[in-house]
Amino acid sequence: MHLKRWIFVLAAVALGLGAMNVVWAELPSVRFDRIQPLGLGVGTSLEVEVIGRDTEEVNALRFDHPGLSAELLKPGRFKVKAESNVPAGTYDVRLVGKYGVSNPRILSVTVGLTDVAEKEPNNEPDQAQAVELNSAINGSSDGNGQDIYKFHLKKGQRVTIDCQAMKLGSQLDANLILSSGSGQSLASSGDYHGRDPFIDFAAPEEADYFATVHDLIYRGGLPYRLVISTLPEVENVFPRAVQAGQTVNITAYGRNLKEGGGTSVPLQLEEFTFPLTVPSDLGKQRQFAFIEHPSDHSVAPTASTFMLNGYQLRVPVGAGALHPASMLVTDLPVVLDTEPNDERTQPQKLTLPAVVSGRFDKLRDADWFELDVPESAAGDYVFEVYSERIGGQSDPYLGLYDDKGTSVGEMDDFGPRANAFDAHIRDPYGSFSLQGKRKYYVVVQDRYSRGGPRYQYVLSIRKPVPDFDVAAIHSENPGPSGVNVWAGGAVFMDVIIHRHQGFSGQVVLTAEGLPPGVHAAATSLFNNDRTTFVFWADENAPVGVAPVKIIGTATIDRQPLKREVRPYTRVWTDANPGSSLPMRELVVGVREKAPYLVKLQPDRVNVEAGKEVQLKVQISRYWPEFKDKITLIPLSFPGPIQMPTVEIPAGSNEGTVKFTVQNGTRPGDYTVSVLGQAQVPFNKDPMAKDKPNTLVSSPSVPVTITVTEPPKK
Ligand SMILES: [Ca+2]
Ligand SMILES: [Ca+2]
Ligand SMILES: [Ca+2]
Ligand SMILES: [Ca+2]
Repeated sequence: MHLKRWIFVLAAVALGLGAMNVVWAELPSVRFDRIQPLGLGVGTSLEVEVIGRDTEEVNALRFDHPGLSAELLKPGRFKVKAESNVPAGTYDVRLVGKYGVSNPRILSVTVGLTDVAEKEPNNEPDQAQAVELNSAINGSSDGNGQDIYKFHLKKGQRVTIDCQAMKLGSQLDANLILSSGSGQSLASSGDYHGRDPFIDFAAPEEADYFATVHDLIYRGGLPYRLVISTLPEVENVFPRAVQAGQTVNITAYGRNLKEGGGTSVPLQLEEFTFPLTVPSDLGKQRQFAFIEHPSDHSVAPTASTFMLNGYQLRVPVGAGALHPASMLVTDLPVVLDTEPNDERTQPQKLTLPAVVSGRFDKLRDADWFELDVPESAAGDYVFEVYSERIGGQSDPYLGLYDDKGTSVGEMDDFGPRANAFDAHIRDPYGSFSLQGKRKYYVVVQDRYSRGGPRYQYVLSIRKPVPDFDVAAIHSENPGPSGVNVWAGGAVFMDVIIHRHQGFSGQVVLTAEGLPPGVHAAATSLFNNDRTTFVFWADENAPVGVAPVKIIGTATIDRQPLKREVRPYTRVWTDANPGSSLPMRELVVGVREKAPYLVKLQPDRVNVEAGKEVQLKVQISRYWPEFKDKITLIPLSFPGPIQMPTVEIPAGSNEGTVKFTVQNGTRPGDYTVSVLGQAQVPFNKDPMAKDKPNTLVSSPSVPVTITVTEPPKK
């Protein structure tokens, strides 16, 4: 056991992942696995079923919009209502019960669509379920079967068929087929919006048409929401980068964008141009405000927008076109990709710094740019291409050449990945020092030479701006979880920082909006890009649920730079890595009492690099039957700070831990926590005689170590 633990600790240190490899069987924590149906129309209500683990006394649902509410009908069933003021979009829903607040699941709220419940049997064309146009069908996949829907189109009428599954958190890998009454296949789709299929179709003649849905490998019981519509629908917009505070003309490309609907055979994207005023406060805030949880970028849910500053735009056609577009917001003027620029000898000239909204219009499109660097503009530049982050389909690469045509740099994929949190993206990123009075050439191209309306990108070339993006995700492994602190106890989240080039300083995390009796320490990251953020609660903290913000603050040019931590959740239990999605809010629950809490004294210490320090351990044991030993291991330790495992013997509430700070450690504040692990007798039924031992991991209240330089000899 000891050996194993040591191997774990050493491996974790070696990987620099700290706590991120902890796997444990824990006390119950409510987990939300499925909501069904996956959506409803605005101004309506609908009965939903919720399924999860540790769902005792789940009597309430929590939404991230005040216009959404739920009434308990019976255990596992609620009546959900969407007030007419709820904007169309996807929303986070959470279970609230005896074992805290759960991870979110996604609920879609739509405008202009009629909700239809799937009716079985519908496996054969002659059993096809007849639906009107502009329906949202709430269905569920059949094991070894399929679901067929029938709808009527006039000659030339254009329809979009959008099977939403992964987008709404379902594990269905849907396949969609459109066929005629004679059974002839007219169109099919597998992965279009991420993993979800999509068909754009115009009827060659007035007739009934048939849409068939099944899982790729015929798994049953997986929910989907099939939208069959003639409403305006947007494929993309151009430009995709906009300057904060400016009004620009945006052209949307899509279907049924014209009054009275499209009648486009053969199928071409229609255009709709409109003025857009970009809010000025979006320029430098480093957030991505979404209307629908981003899913276009990948066949798995990932944290692709973690390093994107921007928002989603609902194109103003009709009541708002389906499918919002992800926009990058910048503080610089935006230049448009201007063809022809396919050769190095025919480049588009840019003035530095530059933000270019680009597109690979055609197969094998290459976009060449010329940088004429005056002496005054020489220096380090960050080159960055955005495609995955804005939901673009391309896998761009960036090549940099000098004035003799010699390759001097190539940029490629980047971004952090930590268990389910996956922000490693195919967008290129890197830096290069440009000399003055010289010309350079940049080429941006899709790695597979693909082109077309979906292959958009944004190129940014600018001097390094000290900045950072920061995200937090619940720490429980391997499944999705809420963030719950037991009264008297503690819980932690994993924090991931991406430092922009030009910034290596300290970031201090603090919490806002904590529920009564809940605390968090100012948590300093210095040389590390991962840490944990600990919440702990007083013994008498009232049970409840509250939205909490974690703010990261750095000091840059003597000014505070604040960045709100972007909250993330794991989506699926069995997918790792690549199963993380942003949430609109971080919610912290307080529930009934913890078995124990670990505190270290004092909670701030100064240590000279190369020296060690001892801290007192104080254990509070709250459950009378919990007497066993507690093992303490390092939780969020940066490499140069070390601590041997400590055991607090059974029945004891005191001990000491020793932190060693290596020679040469960069002076600054490092906040660390130790992880207590103990076998605690527990049974969900408090009257039960048999209480099996359960491993309970609990972070300590954090300690900030100020590392100082040794005195000069
Ligand atoms: Ca079905
Ligand atoms: Ca069926
Ligand atoms: Ca181009
Ligand atoms: Ca080109």
